[in-house]
Amino acid sequence: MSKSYTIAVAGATGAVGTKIVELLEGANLPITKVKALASKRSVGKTIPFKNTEIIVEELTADAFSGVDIAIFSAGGSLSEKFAPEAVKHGAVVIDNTSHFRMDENVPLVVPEVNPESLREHQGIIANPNCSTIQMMVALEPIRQAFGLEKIIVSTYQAVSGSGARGIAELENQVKEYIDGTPLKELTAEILPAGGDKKHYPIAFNALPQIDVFGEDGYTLEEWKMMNETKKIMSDDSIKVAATCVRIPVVSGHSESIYIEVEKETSVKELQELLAQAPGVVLQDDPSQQLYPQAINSIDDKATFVGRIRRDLDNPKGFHLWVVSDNLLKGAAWNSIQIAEKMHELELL
Ligand code: NAP
Ligand code: 12T
Repeated sequence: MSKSYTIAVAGATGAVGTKIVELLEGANLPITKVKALASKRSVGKTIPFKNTEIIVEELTADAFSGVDIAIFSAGGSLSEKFAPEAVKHGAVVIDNTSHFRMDENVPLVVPEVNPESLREHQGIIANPNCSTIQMMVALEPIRQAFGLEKIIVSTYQAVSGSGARGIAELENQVKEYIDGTPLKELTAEILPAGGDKKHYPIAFNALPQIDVFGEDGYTLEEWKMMNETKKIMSDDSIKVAATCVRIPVVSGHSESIYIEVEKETSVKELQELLAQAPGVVLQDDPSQQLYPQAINSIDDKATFVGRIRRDLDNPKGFHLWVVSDNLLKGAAWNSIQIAEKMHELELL
């Protein structure tokens, strides 16, 4: 008899966790039971799943008893504390936070790019950062075919990446503005980064800070994109520079990406390659004003690519515009794909 799994979702009431539970309904996995775990505040709330209601339980070590797969999306410190407990109870952990991503014993996986690294897991698998994932889906086919020397990326990131409270903050600020509050006086308590000292309005603004500042003037979000790219592509020699910007969009991260390839190619060849690439939808026809847009990416699992142009000064330089739903391919869908791939490879 083939296995059927008990799956725990830690952070099931959050922006990402809600999507995980939704996607589990259609997942290509035999599922016996889904457990929804969150803070004490949410205990007793119900979440619809198939024809039943799941009752939310508190996230504790004992909650992982009998669990085969634990998908974490409750924040880094909770993953730090409870992921090892879940592993002790015999579960395989798929972690959506940044906590374990650069740990050398933890595979960092985008299933279209490096599924084989799942075989090296020791109980915990990390889901990459949302901005990194969609960039990998778009660039790995190009790297395979033409080599990649260099990536320069600027992001235009949605507020849903910062959680349910980030979405509420943008919506409240828009209401305040319509009711007459001047832009600089809008109530800001979360963005640009919950843990930082100052907060600025995101409504009608663009904030060049996502997560807190790290070394050399880069933010942690920028460091994540630079380091995770090298790990996922298993190539430390790729040059990567990132600038991460929050804009007043609810869902759908957009990225302006400049690449330098090793072998000569053309816009047409890149379009043909990406039109066939797994997980990619090519939307590239300036004559029809066809290009990826954040609002069209919502609730879609694909990574959309368009605006492919050759750099006018460098024949091996190209520009692309890459968009995806940050809560789906950027988080929930990538973790479900990891679980499905592990089932397929008989690693569970
Ligand atoms: P969110 O909307 O704020 O949701 C947070 C979730 O964690 C809620 O279910 C919340 O439960 C739970 N939680 C918070 N404190 C808890 C505690 N002390 N004990 C137990 N549960 C607790 O945030 P989100 O956007 O879904 O993101 C959650 C985490 O996922 C982030 O911190 C980040 O690490 C990660 N993430 C990753 C990506 C990615 O790029 N792959 C993208 C976005 C987020 P209550 O409802 O009970 O408070
Ligand atoms: N700060 O999983 O605020 O590393 O958009 C994802 C999204 C961290 C992460 C965000 C963040 C992560 C955000």
